[in-house]
Amino acid sequence: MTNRINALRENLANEGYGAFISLAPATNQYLAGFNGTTSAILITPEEALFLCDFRYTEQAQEQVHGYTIREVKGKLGVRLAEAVLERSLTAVGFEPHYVTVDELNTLQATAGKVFKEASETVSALRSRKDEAEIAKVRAASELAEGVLEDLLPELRPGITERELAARIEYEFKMRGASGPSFDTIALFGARSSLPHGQPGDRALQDGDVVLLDFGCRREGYCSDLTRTYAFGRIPGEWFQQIYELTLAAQRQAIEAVRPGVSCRDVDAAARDIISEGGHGRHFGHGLGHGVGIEIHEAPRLNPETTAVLEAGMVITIEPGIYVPGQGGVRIEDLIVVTQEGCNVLTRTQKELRVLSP
Ligand SMILES: [Mn+2]
Repeated sequence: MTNRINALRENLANEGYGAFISLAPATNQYLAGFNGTTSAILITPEEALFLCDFRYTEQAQEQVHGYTIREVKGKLGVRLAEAVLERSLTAVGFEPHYVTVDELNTLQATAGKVFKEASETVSALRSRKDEAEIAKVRAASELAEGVLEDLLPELRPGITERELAARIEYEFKMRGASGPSFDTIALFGARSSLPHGQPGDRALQDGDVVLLDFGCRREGYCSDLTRTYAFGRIPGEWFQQIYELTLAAQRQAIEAVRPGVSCRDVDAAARDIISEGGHGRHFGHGLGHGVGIEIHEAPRLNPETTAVLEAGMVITIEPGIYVPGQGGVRIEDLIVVTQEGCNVLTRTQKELRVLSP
């Protein structure tokens, strides 16, 4: 963790911060290697302090290196603020997207108004993955792809969306994942037009669209994958059309991925194709997002972002077309931005596949 602490210190110094605090599990996993849910860190130019309560002390001693570990009692935010106060720190950076108003009030009540928003100090570091991190995302992705490959031939009419989602998540844990990286999306028939629909009691029928969006978390890193199938037979000409259009858009966007390209332009590469195909209004979400410790992290790929791709970023490319009342298609791969362009981590077939009942 020393490399990451030093990289953070360099950023803090360049941006005028005197120190950095975090109570966020994702940040503390990245900066301290701790995978528990409750901890606090304080990083100053000279010190790296890790605070936790009795429940986590033994775990911290195993996982956290390069920090002074201190077991504390009572309210963690207050103890953290006291550590800030004792050191007379000023311009103490915090990540506003992780700190609640309540936590900030607690911190300020003890240490005063010494805290200063540091929106991208850690997220920019996190967005560029090292080789070990990429290997973990790849392993999580391979695990999830293996589950998909094994479950698809077992699909029979009558299984419900919820049952299929449960099967997928059970297999994740049986194969070594800590769990799903988000609630599995399994949608059949017309329900596939709900981009983030919740699996329900709908039973699988011949001629259904099957949309599956899922991923697992393994060794602290997430994977993300979406495939859309036809079950038994192709539901209709409309489905074939939106499938081919989505696939063409997805491939065009992947072609555009390389360092230095703006995430907005990658989004546009896919969006233009879908719009030209007459379905612009049916693609209402962003093209993709970074994946790592969290399932959604920097950078975001959408029409409004100012982010620019850099080597080491791990992103999804996931255009979709959703026709209300009829059905939808989304195709999502995980991609690593390399010096030369990109590597697609996802291996699962993308060409339209009709599953046999
Ligand atoms: Mn995704």
